[in-house]
Amino acid sequence: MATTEIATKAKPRAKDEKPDDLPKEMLLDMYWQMLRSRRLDERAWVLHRQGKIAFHISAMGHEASQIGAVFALRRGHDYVVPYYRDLPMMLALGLTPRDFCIGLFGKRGEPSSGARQMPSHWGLRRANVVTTSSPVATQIPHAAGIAFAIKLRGDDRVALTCIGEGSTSQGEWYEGLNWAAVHKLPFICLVQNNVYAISVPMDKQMAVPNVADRAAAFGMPGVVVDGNDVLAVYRGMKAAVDLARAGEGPTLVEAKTYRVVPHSSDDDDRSYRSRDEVEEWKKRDPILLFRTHLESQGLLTPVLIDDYDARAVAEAEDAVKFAEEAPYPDASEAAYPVYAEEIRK
Ligand SMILES: Cc1ncc(C[n+]2csc(CCOP(=O)(O)OP(=O)(O)O)c2C)c(N)n1
Ligand SMILES: [Mg+2]
Repeated sequence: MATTEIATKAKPRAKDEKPDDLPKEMLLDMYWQMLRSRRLDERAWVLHRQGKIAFHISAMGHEASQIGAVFALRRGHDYVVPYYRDLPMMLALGLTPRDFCIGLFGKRGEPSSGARQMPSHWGLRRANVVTTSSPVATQIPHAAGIAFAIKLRGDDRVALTCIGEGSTSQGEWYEGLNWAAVHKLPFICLVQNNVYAISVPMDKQMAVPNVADRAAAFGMPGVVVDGNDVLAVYRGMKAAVDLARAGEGPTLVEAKTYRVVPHSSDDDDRSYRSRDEVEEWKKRDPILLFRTHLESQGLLTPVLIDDYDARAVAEAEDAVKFAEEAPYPDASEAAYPVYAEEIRK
């Protein structure tokens, strides 16, 4: 089976479907969070091509998977252990565009690591986001450990962790999910299945059509959702969060999506996938789909759409300007922070 066929199996949202009786403000906020990430993401690519920053890893195409997921959480209360592609999720959790751009430029005050790591190695203490490192899947046992601590303390929190489908080939993924299932932890693993792990397609990564099919082997529910449909992701995630908070244990949620740009600023995707395939997926752009849906519900008008767009562009421009003008860390801070010290503002 072709890899694209696998990923498109998720059911598209019917045009006349009602938006789950969710409050209008929440639906519009979902749209805003997806849009502001996209505009910032586009700006980061331009900065890279201008030679102003060294690296960018993009979330374009993943906006619905992440915003649907994060809106199902109690933000600032639950724990999140993200992966590098989680820009929309991080913005919705409270990372500011300025924080993000400070990271792109490696400037002073970057909240994840004081600019000690590459960009997009998220950490945000004020939002209960635990910092991650570069080896893929190492975040999974961390999240399972956090969920174990939540259970021992008797908190009503949940721990969400994110990962790409390719990284589920790592041993840590199996270890973390197994631990979470054995101890019935308030743990959710959101797999953002975008069909590729850099150049390696999903069918070279696993012999099953869905990552979620493996959930049964751990002893937890596995759910497949359309990762380009923000409301479908929200529904799937909300059910998982409700289960976890009720003490019913972990869930594996797989959001089927696609990254419409190369893996990172340093990848040429023309060597492993056709332009036709990319163009086909762009027709199911998650922001476009949600915009059309909100318009059909009378919640978005052309004037509002332009207004949101202008705000998103202005916010990104402000962040870039702020980061360009910000100072680099002082040389005297080079060995800081190492152990048990707060990151300096
Ligand atoms: C242990 C380890 N092996 C290899 C890499 C290099 N690497 C970084 S991202 C990546 C692909 C991951 O693909 P996937 O999990 O599908 O996530 P996606 O980037 O597609 O969102 C690889 C191989 C790494 N960071 N860590
Ligand atoms: Mg992938």
